[in-house]
Amino acid sequence: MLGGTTEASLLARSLATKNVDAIFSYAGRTETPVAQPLPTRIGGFGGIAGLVAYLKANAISHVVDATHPFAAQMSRNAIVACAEAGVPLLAFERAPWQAAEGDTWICLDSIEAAVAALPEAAARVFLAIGKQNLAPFAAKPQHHYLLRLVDPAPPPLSDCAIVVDRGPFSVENDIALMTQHKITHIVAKNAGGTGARAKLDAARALQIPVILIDRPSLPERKVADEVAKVLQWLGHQADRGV
Ligand code: 3Y8
Ligand code: NAP
Repeated sequence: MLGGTTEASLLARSLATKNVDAIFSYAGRTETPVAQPLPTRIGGFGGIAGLVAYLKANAISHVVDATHPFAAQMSRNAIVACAEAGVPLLAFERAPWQAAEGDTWICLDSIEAAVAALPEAAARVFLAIGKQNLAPFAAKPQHHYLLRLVDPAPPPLSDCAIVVDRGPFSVENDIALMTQHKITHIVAKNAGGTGARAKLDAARALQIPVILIDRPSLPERKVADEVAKVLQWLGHQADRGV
């Protein structure tokens, strides 16, 4: 299974409990990823060809893509590689968040659009998007940015504060954090799920606008949205799965 999300960890616990012969795969994006109750591999496969070779060399019979909705490259590679290797693929994906009463969301389709949506007048922006997409915000140096990263890193923007923290987060924590930093805007990814949701509920409580970036579109693939459905998909042929 291709992991790196709360849902992936949930599925890993079920697979381990049922003694399904599975391997958990991390990209190796963070220094100390959460340990999993399954044999774990860390690092890229080497593109589509690398993944095809891995599937064949390890006699993988099923692939579950439980990566984050923004891990689009991995998901695209998995679709092509599994088709090429003739290995069935199932995506385990959480639904996007939907705005509720009292939410002030501006939904956009790219990081660049999010930068453009920030005001010209100096603001205090909570960039809760990790570390891989921060460069475009240098185009608006007039703002103070609060960055939340999984691992420490040198400040990538001229006026920024860094908080090193690993989710899942709580609403209380995010209300306190945004109050302490006098945040006026949030930029976030529409990740869905529970692990990153707290800041949106905190934003509603504080009446702070959220610039929410839509997830990238992916080619057609089989999708399940709960562990039981993934186990059922695997259960009919419960043998070696990734
Ligand atoms: C390496 C594995 C689990 C999985 C936990 C979820 C929840 C906490 C919330 C904020 C948003 C963000 C970020 C975030 C969350 C969960 C989940 C989720 C968002 C770890 C993990 C890996 C990563 C990679 C990391 C990215 C970054 C994104 C931080 C582990 C902790 C912003 C996404 O420093 C970096 O290079 C970080 C890179 C990809 C996005 C980015 O582009 O920077 N996730 N996050 C996985 C691997 O190596 O394969 O270290 O344990 C996993 C989790 N992060 O088991 O409980 O399921 O979403 N991760 C976003 O959603 O916007 C933080 O701060 O509010
Ligand atoms: P990405 O851009 O879609 O993938 C880039 C490359 O990283 C892939 O082509 C692959 O390398 C490697 N890779 C990605 N996920 C992998 C995995 N689970 N196992 C092995 N290799 C993997 O990926 P990303 O957005 O950087 O995400 C990396 C990891 O962080 C994923 O596990 C994802 O679930 C997790 N994550 C991402 C986000 C996010 O916002 N992007 C949020 C939370 C968690 P090769 O081409 O060499 O095979």
